[in-house]
Parts: sequence; C-alpha cells; structure tokens
Amino acid sequence: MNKDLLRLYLIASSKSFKNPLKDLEEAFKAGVTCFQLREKGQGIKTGDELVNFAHDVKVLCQKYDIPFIINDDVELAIKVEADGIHLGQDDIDPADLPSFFDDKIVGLSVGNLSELKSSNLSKVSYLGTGPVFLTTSKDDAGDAIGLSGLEAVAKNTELPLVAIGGINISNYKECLSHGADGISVISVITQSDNIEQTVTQLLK
Ligand code: TZP
Ligand code: MG
Repeated sequence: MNKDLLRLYLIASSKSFKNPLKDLEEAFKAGVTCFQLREKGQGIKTGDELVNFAHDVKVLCQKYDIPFIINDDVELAIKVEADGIHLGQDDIDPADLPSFFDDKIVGLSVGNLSELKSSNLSKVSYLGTGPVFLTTSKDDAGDAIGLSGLEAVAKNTELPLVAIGGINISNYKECLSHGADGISVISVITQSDNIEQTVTQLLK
C-alpha cells in the first residue's frame, strides 16, 4: 500500500465523539489520511445499529477519499465492503483471511521485534507498532516500547509502518524521525476541543 495513506491514521469508535459523523467529517476535511472503526469499550453499538453506523462512516470516507478500515471484525468488514481490516496478534491470522481481503488493505499490530519476527506477513499490507508512549486508550496495550522500540521494528521491515500509543502534538515528529511512515491516534483527536486545528498541527 501507499505509505502516504498512513501519515495521519485516526482510530475511533461510535462513542469516541459527541457528534460522531460531524466530528469525523471535520477531521477528514482537515486532512486525516486513513480511518479505522474500532468498536470497543463501554456502550458500543452492535448488530444492525453497528452495521448502519459503519455504512455511514464508509460513505464519509469515500467522500474524502480515505481508506475505511475495520478493527478485528471480519464479518462486519465484509458486510459493509470496507477497504480493509486491522488485526492484532490475538485475532485471525492474516494468512487465514477469506478471499474477500485478497485485494484489500490488511493491517497487523506487532508489539515488538519478536512479534514482528514470528508473524506471517504474506497477506499484510502495513504494520502498526506500539504503544510507543503511555496510553490510556487501551487497557491491555502493554508497556510502552519507546522510540527505540519503534526504531527496532522500523529497521527490520520493508512494510509501511504506523506508530501508535500516546502520540500527541509534542511527540509525533519523533515517531516520524524514528522510522514510522505515519502516526495512528485516538485521544489527541477524539478529545480535542478544536479538531481541525489538532489535525492541521499533526500534519505539519
Ligand atoms: N493500540 C496500541 S495503543 C492503542 C491501540 C489501539 C491506543 C492508542 O490511543 P491513544 O489515545 O492515541 O494513545
Ligand atoms: Mg484486535
């Protein structure tokens, strides 16, 4: 996949924003380059409600020409014809994905160098690694790997690589200078009082 699509990769659930479709549109308009629907946490949508929401977000992504990626949920990704799927180490092995994903974007999380080395990357389009810094957005994120951990993964793969975890206005540039092609963020955008300004700053 084109590395430029990872430059500013927003992850959110239907509960991340007060006005999800309006706030997502503000972020997309300001220049977010990729979006992942990660429907986890309290009060999340399920069933038809989730399918309908995912469909609406997909339409919004299409309007701004942004890839629409679904976290974990293979069935949902197929149902809404998403542009791709993001998998963790405990999800389905990327090599075992149904053929629907043959021409789709497949992302894989690797927490460190040993996970990178033990993963089957034959169907993988890009990697995510982290948490680079401390994060409160994922309970089981594990210890921060730091910029040295990010760099170690970056030096051992040719795949496009996005850094994740605790990334904000003050530290995003270091991720880019330590081998990441882009940054993947939740809270710095979902908790921003000025989404447009935050996105613009993260793209500088
Ligand atoms: N995976 C590793 S850290 C993380 C995920 C999904 C959460 C990142 O969220 P934030 O708010 O940008 O730290
Ligand atoms: Mg997962």
